[in-house]
Amino acid sequence: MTASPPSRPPLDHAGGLRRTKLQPHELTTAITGVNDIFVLAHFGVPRVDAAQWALTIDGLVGRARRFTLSEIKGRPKVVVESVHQCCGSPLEPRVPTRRVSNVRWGGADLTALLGDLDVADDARFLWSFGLDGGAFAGASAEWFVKDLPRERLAAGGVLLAYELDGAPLPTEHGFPLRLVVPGYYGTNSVKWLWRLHLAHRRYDGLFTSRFYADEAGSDAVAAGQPPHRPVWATAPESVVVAPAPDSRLVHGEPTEIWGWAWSFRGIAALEITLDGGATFTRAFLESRHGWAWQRFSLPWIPATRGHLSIAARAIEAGGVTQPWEGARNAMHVVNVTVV
Ligand SMILES: Nc1nc2c(c(=O)[nH]1)N[C@H]1C(S)=C(S)[C@@H](COP(=O)(O)O)O[C@H]1N2
Ligand SMILES: [Mo]
Repeated sequence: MTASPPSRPPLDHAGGLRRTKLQPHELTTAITGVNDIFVLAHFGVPRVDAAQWALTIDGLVGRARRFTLSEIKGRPKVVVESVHQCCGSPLEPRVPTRRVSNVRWGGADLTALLGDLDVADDARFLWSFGLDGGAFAGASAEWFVKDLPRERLAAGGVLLAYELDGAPLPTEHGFPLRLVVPGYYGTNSVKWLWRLHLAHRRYDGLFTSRFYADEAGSDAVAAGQPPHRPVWATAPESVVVAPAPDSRLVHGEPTEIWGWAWSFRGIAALEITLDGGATFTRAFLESRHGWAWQRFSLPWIPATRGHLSIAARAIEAGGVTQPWEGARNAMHVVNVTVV
């Protein structure tokens, strides 16, 4: 069975939608409110009729299948709390945008569902298709398509999500069903999902090969690695929530520097510098639960008056950390004044 492509539903916000809601200093809650989550849609927001909708799973599976929404909802519901982060514009892959949230998704476990479908051993990649498509950045695509390696499925937590924070998925976040790939950048979590295809190779398309494909760098290429790397696992990153930019702090008065840190592998340590990187102090860091972000904090008594920059760097076990600049996960610097 091959998927007979559905007709494209009507698109609201044709031309695309990019809504950043909260700045880092506004990320004050551990779980981001549904209305505070950023919205990204390359083509617009399809208005999907759930009664007409179905998910096709095909390719290298023993039995290709179509699932209705109620069949997917009939499976055991899994709730996953996860960092949800946009990697930034595919046209400017090195510019940090800090569009990030931490949310609770509810849905069916995809690894378990595929376990019932007899997936072939040589199926190494999963392609996922959204119901949206059209023109983007001078090119065009029939559908928004992403792919991910089968190993990511084995690591668990990948959902066919129909709930966000206990309520049905809002239209702009993918109603009726989206993929959620915890630990990967948000771009991989395909909204308005209609097809999953198991394949032995990567998908060659606009959003897999041309965009969201980082240059690997000359050292990596010299070492025999491919010239482009898919934007999959989130790199170590952190945001300073408090103090807010341009705060006025009182000399000698105790305060706290705090924020969130995350990466695909999890953060092992977080360090703060107040002198442009000359010295770093280790902050207290909560241990990770599941795929959620981790809170860090450092009590601080400002001891000198004047302008000051606070910067945080998250470090993974193994030592991978954040660069000062020139990368989407560059360190977040907050300028304050001590009076
Ligand atoms: N079908 C479809 N899925 C998509 C996109 C899209 O344009 N179309 N944008 C991706 C990007 S770049 C991001 S960051 C996340 C944003 O998810 P959100 O809008 O629910 O926060 O959705 C991803 N999934
Ligand atoms: Mo994104």
